[in-house]
Amino acid sequence: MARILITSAIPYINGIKHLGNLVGSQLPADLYARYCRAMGDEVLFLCATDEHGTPAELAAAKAGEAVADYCARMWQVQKDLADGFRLSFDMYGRSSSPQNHALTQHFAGRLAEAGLIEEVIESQVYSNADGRFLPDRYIEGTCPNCAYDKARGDQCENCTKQLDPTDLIEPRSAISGSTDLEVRETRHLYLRQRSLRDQLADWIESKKDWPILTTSIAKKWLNDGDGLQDRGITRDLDWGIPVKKGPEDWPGMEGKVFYVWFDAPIEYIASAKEWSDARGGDDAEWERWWRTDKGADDVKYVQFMGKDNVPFHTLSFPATIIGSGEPWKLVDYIKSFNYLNYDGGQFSTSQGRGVFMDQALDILPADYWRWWLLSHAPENSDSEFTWDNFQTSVNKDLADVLGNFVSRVTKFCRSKFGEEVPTGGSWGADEDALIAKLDTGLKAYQRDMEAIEIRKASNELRALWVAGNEYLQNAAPWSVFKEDPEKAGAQIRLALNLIRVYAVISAPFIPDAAAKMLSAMNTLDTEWPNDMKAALTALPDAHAFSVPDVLFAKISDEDRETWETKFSGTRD
Ligand code: B3M
Ligand code: ZN
Repeated sequence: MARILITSAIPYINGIKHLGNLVGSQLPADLYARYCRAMGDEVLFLCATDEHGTPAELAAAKAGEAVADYCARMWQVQKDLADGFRLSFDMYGRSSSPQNHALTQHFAGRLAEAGLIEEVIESQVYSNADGRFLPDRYIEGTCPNCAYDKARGDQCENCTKQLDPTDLIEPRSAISGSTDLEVRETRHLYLRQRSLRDQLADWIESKKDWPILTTSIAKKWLNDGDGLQDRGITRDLDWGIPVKKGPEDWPGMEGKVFYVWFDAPIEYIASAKEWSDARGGDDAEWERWWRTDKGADDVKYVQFMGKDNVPFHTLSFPATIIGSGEPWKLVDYIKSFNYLNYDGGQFSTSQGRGVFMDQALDILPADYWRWWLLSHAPENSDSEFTWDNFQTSVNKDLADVLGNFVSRVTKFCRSKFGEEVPTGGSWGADEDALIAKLDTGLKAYQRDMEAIEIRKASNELRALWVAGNEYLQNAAPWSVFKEDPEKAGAQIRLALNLIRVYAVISAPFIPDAAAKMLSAMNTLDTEWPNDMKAALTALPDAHAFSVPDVLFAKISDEDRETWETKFSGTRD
């Protein structure tokens, strides 16, 4: 039994995420976690909210709430939405947890002992109008790399370059818009990433199987002239993890906190501790996932994230881990994503453009979204959500192909044989051909799922559904029944069994529909169909089943138009 540690990039606490965020990390991570569990692997699947930094402070101020209260409230909101989308995290933690405070301070202490922390008197932007230093996102200006005029102080979202606030051209305060800014001195800690460059380069070079998107971004920031800079890991903010060396105070750093991108990835580790603490377990329980000296050497660790997060996961976080000199688990595989666009433009949280997780669930159940998003995941290039495409995909794949198969088979059986699996009759060449086809198709599906090729996997799954439909169409038990009811019974017996098989193999994509199908087939048997022929005889003769309610309702043109109009503007 393999052991798989899976993390999704942890979403910022400031507000509800849109479908582009969802498909770029949490949803594909869930798909993979569900698949690995179905294959019998031992899985630990972790996520959390990313609660520090300026985005949290700014959002809390806007909501008129204390930042701690705001974060606690929004954690629950995001957790409920994650549940609504059936994201099967073992732990949905918080980067503000005591566990993360302790671990982050621990890492900083280790890095200092290893001589990898430098104290620097830094020039920082101070806003006279706001009466405070303006780190990160409190400053906006023009990107020195690509000239985008809304670049933030920590990163340009146009060209993904990591920035320091003082790099910006024509900077202004994001709080007041004031340009009355001056540069003042303040003391900060820098992680000397440059001295780890060779180790990081060797490590990245050894990852021959990583997706091109991941390695190309990693190598770009490693090799471009200014790629791997030493990084400031502290900020002049109130909200965050206080700068300490382990449990000890850090003289000169009073009143400062760690930079959000320093503590956020450490939360991947901390949430494992949150998980075992919540279960009343001891440290051995989470350490066997994270410490190679305590059992994690046979763990495969897979991370999921949008492309803008790749530099932090291929350089900064590994620098923290390697620099600590302790045997922490490094990531084995990084699956990264391009962007999902929305109807001719970009999804945008700040402008409220697109469909957000809460709105999506208000109009349709999770499976409809999961299927569309995953089967259109922006893997090799950006992809685009349009209502037209969504309607087509749901109506064809889910309603016409899968839903229709289930409904025809169960209703026909009920009318001719009653609500139990027909007995008698035997299979012939058509059934053998179908089994062979399903076998080959399933292997291709598994290959794609193992490789985390999500679009390809969804195509293979759809092809398996189509194969069942074609069989049914050709076998035509409704005609055969008139001449040879036993034979029709054997055909329907196969088809009922195939519903169970579809439920099992489709569950990673559409878990609720899969559960409905299993419950209609009146079975708890979720065994993976490694032997297709045997799997298609799993339901015993005369086994009772029921006809389920419509699995997937079609999206009408009217609905599509209503939603298209409703979501054409920006949210409140
Ligand atoms: N919160 C950015 C994002 O949600 C950031 C990810 C942190 S992963 C450690 O895109
Ligand atoms: Zn730029």
